[in-house]
Amino acid sequence: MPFDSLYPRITKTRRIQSLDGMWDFMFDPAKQGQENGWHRVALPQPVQMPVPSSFADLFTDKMSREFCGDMWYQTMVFVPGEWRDGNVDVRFDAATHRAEVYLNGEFLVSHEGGFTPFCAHLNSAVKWNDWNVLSVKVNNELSMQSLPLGITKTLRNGTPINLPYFDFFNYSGLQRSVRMLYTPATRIEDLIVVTKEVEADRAVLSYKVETNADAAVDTCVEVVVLDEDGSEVARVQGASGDIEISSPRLWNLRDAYLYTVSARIVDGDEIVDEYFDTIGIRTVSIEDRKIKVNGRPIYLKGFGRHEDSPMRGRGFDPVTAKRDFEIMKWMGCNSFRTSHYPYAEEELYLADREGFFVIDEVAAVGMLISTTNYEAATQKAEKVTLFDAPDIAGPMLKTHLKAIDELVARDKNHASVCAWSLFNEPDFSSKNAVPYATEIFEHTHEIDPQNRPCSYSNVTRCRAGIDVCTHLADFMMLNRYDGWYVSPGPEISDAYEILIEELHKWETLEPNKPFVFTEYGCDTVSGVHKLPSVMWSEDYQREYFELQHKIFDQFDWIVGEQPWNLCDFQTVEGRGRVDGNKKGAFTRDRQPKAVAYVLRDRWLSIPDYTD
Ligand code: BDP
Repeated sequence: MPFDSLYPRITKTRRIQSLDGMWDFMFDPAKQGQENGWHRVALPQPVQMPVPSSFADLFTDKMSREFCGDMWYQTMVFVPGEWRDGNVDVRFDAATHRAEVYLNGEFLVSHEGGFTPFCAHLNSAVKWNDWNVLSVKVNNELSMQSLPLGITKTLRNGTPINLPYFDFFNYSGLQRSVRMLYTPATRIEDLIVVTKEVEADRAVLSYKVETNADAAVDTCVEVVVLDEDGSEVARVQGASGDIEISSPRLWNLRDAYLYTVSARIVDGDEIVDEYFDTIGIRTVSIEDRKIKVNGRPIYLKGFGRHEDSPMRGRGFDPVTAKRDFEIMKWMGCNSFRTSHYPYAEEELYLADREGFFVIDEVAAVGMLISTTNYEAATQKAEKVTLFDAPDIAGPMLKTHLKAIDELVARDKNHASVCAWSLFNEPDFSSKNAVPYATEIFEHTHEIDPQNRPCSYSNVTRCRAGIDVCTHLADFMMLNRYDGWYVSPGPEISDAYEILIEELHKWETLEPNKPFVFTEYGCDTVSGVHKLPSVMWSEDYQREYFELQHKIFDQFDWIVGEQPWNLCDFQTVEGRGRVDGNKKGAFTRDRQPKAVAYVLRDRWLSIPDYTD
């Protein structure tokens, strides 16, 4: 559904009404909301719930925080009568992990996947120029068929809880904005722009405008390109074709230039519909064992991040997003990975503006049943390979492909989105993973209009020689914890040798691919100091990073480093987690640990482009 993925814009023909704010909310532990008519009448005992936000950290009792199951959000929506001639949709930027939407009791739409947008089309059920009851049933249960993966467990007292197969808190709810959109009856449903050719004095973009009108309207589409001053630099007719831009300003790492592409359906002098998006003119390629932007080799400096902040949980917060970009810029970063799910669209618009290279990750995390969650790993759970279990992998593939479809549909035009990450730490130790992974990779290349490089982050237990899917990746991403989970503390000199040995293996196994370290790090409690260092101290974190960098600098095909993590973040509880994961270079409230200065000194001395 292309329209759903278009970021909402107000234009000459389109209107937006924000539905963010306090909604009525109720948990539905017995799953009887529907029977009791909660989809059509006022919730019987609602509490107030801010949208967007995760619900988990707002309550003061534990079982609310841990709630697993159905929950209902409800609000009254006034739909203006003058919108009757067009389309009225409610767009949910995200509902984690799945939702059903009702208007005045009528079912409108359901959606699976907690990190991509979808719309409920109101027209069939709306009361025009009147108040309407908008009810949303959200469910946050994890399963072996959900992305991310996990299971639920029922406690002896009958209460279900989520057991994530991933190391971040299972924040959920309406975590991103909800907006009511008015669009004309004949409307633009998608806009796709690709940089086709770049030469010194000209660039060619190819574009496509999809509408809900029949082919006759084709000739009535026009596309105008504006530069940053708002001056028109090109104008073309037709629903698809090429646009030539003379003397183009390119989008570069940390030196972004954005054009506005405005598409219109016109009927004589009348603008029937108008939509615009911002784009950057740039190419991304892999050549000579380097990642190149605009044909020039780059070095990635940045982090694996999380959308995570106190109280809001994973609820999108522009203040936190802004602060994250400021601290990343202060550090000399030029990139990040959207570990481990698609981030809010506003994050990507910021990245476009700031010239960040984003590795955009789908929520395929937890595909390593053998470690299940952090706790099970320490209990040496029996090793099962997900891809050896056809009953799991088969249905999962469908969910995974759909999640990629929605990710690419949403993020395809972003200049900052330079690569796709299709899995985080999958168990690629079994040859049964190959058909699954092949389908995922081939499909992504096929649907991405820009055909960006694709990769996945390789996990320590699938080190060089064990992983059977490396041939699929356009560049390799390694997550390594040698010196933390492997050979930690006084054994760190072994860690050094283990990693060097492995890299020598990769050198021959994948002689043509550039490598990026997409995770490395160690848990560090801010304020703990010890000389000589011990694990969990800020001193150990510094030494650990200095050692890793000494390794990276020996291999010129290592073309980037993204430590884990920018900030401390909330996780499941566990013996190895001190109120969350403490691998941040910054605390959860975004203040630096000692290692932030080490990284900053290093990164300010490494150029973004290495030619
Ligand atoms: C990696 C995961 C990441 C974890 C990290 C850790 O990709 O989500 O948070 O380990 O253990 O395996 O800190």
